[in-house]
Amino acid sequence: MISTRVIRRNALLMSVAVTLGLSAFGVSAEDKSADHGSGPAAAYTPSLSTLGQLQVEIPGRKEGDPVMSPEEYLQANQIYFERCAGCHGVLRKGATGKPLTTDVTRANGYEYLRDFITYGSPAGMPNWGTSGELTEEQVDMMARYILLEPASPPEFGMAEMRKTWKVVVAPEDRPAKKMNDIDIDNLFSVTLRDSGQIALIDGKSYDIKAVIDTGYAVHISRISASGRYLFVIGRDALVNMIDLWMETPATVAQIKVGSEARSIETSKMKGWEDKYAIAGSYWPPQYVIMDGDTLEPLKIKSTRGMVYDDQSYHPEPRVAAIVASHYNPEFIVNVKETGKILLVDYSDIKNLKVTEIEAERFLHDGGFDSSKRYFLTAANARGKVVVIDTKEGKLTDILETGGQTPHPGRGANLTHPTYGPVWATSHLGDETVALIGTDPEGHPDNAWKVVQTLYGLGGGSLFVKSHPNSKHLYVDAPLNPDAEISGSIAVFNVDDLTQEEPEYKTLPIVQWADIADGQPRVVQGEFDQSGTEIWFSVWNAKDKESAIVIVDDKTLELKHVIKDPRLITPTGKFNVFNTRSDVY
Ligand code: DHE
Repeated sequence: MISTRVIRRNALLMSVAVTLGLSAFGVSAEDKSADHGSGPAAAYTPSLSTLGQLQVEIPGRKEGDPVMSPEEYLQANQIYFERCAGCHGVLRKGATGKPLTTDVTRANGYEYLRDFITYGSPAGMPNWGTSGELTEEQVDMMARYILLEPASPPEFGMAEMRKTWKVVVAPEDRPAKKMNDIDIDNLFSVTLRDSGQIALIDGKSYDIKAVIDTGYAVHISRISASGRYLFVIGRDALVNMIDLWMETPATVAQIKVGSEARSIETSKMKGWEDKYAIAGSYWPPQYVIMDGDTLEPLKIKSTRGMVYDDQSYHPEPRVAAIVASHYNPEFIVNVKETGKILLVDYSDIKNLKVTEIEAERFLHDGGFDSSKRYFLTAANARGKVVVIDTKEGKLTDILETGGQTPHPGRGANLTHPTYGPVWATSHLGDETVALIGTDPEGHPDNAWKVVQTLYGLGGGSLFVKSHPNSKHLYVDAPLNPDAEISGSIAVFNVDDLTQEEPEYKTLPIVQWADIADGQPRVVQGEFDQSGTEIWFSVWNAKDKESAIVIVDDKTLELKHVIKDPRLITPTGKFNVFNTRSDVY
C-alpha cells in the first residue's frame, strides 16, 4: 500500500483517455486533445448506441436540403446517436448541449456547422475534427446531416413490449424452495459489460456460480426484496429476471422495454415485496411497471412534459435512477431533463397516483441516507444534490456540493466523529468528496449542508462506498487520465475526519491485480454482506485480462484476486444483501 497523501488538484484538467458509451476503450489519451469538452465529465455523456443501430429513413426532403445518400444518412445517424444525442437530444431539441433543430442549423448554415464540428467551442462542444475522432469526410457528412430534419426513432408501447416479453419458466414450474447451496445473500452479481453478461460470484469461495447472457452493454443489477429474483438491464433496454433459487440460477423471464435504458428496480415496501418491477428508459422517454413474477408489462407512463422551472415542453426527458421507498409503496423516479422526481404509488396501479416533485435539471444517480428515509440524488450538470423525504413524500432541500459534477452512485453513509451521520458523494470534475449531514433530528445544524470536503486522488471519480461495519470511505477515480490514479483507490479513515484536511491511503489495486497488458481502470467498490471486505473491478479492454480485487477492510491489505477468462470487462458489482437492503 502506498501511504502517501497526494493532492492532485490539477489532474482533472488533463485530457481523458476514454469516451464512455459504445466502446469504453475506443479512444486513447493521445487521440483526444486537452481541449474544451475533453475532461472526464464531458466524456461521461450517454452514448445511445442501440438507437444508432436502428435502420431509419431520411425524413422527407425539402427544397434546399443538402443531398445525402441513404447509406450516408444511416452512417451519420449512427454517429449522431452514439456521440451527439447524449448532449443534444435524440430529437435534437437540446439537453446539456444546445438545440440542433433545423431552425437553428439552417440559420447558421453549412460552413458554420462544419467548422463548429471541426474545432469545437469553449462552451463544451468537443473538437471532433481536430482531435481526429471524425475524419474530414465525416465532419462534412455530419454538417449536412444536421441540416436535415431529425430522424425520429420508433416509439415502444405496450404492443411492442408484449412482442418481446417471454416467460422462460412459468412461476408454477419454478422451484418451491431453494435448490442450491449458494449463500444467496452474499452472492455478487457482476456486470460483464462488453460481453453482455453477468457473472454470479460466491462471496466466500469466490467461485463463479454462473455466467448468464443479458442485454447489450449490460448496465446494472437490482434484487427483489426477498432476495430471490435478480433483475438486470442492458443499454438496449433488455431486462432479464433471474431466479436465484434454481439449481443453477437462470433467466426465467425477459422483456425489452424500449431502445435505450439504464435503470431497473423492484418493490420493497413491507407487504409488497417482489410484487412489481419497474424499468426506466432513455428512449422512448418512459417507465414501465411490470409484474414481479413474470415481467408482464402492466403500465407504461411517458415522461414527456414540461421542464420544472421555465415550464417549457421537453419531448424526451430520460429516466435516470430509480429507487424503491422503504416507507411507502412507491418508486422514486428521476426524470433527467425536466428536473422532476416522481413518486409513483404502486399500491393501485389502475388508479395510479404520481407525486411530481420540482427538483433540478439533469438528475442522474443517488441513494438513501443510513435511515433509508431520505433519498439524496445528484443533479450532476448543475453541481447539486436534491434531498427527498420518502416518508412524507416531499422535497426536503437542494444544496450545492461545492464540487464539479457530483456522481455518487448510491453514495456512502458514514458516522462522522464531529457531525454525526453523513452521506458522501465524489465528483467527476474534480477530486473533492462532499460529506453532507443527514440527521435533521440529532444534528439539525448540519442537516443537508456540506459539513466537510475531502480531497481524493483526482478528478474522474464515479463511485464512493462504505458499510455500517466499516470505518473506511473508499473513493475511485476511473476516468482520471493518469493511469496511476485511475488504477488506484483512496481510502479515508472515519476517525481521521476530525483533522482539518484528512489524509487518505492509496491502494494500488491495478498493481495488485498484476495485469501486464492494457491500461485497466479500477471502478466501483462493493462490500460483502458482513462488511469485512470490499471488491473492486479492474476494468480492462474487452480483449485483455480483467480482474476483481478483494481488499480486507480492517487491514486495507490485498485479500484475493479473482481472475477468469470469463471475466470480460467487469464494471458494477451488486451484493445481493446490500443491494436489496440499500446498505452502502
Ligand atoms: Fe452508469 C448507475 C446512467 C455510464 C456503471 N448509470 C447508473 C444510473 C444511471 C446511469 C441513470 C442509475 C441507475 C439506477 O440507480 O437506477 N451510466 C449512465 C449513463 O447515462 C452513462 C453516463 C453513459 C451511457 O451511455 O450509459 C453511464 N455507467 C456508465 C459507465 O460507463 C460505467 C462506469 C460502466 C458500465 O458498466 O457501463 C457505468 N452505472 C454504472 C454502475 C451503476 C450505474 C456500476 C450502479 C452503481 C451503484 O452502485 O448502484
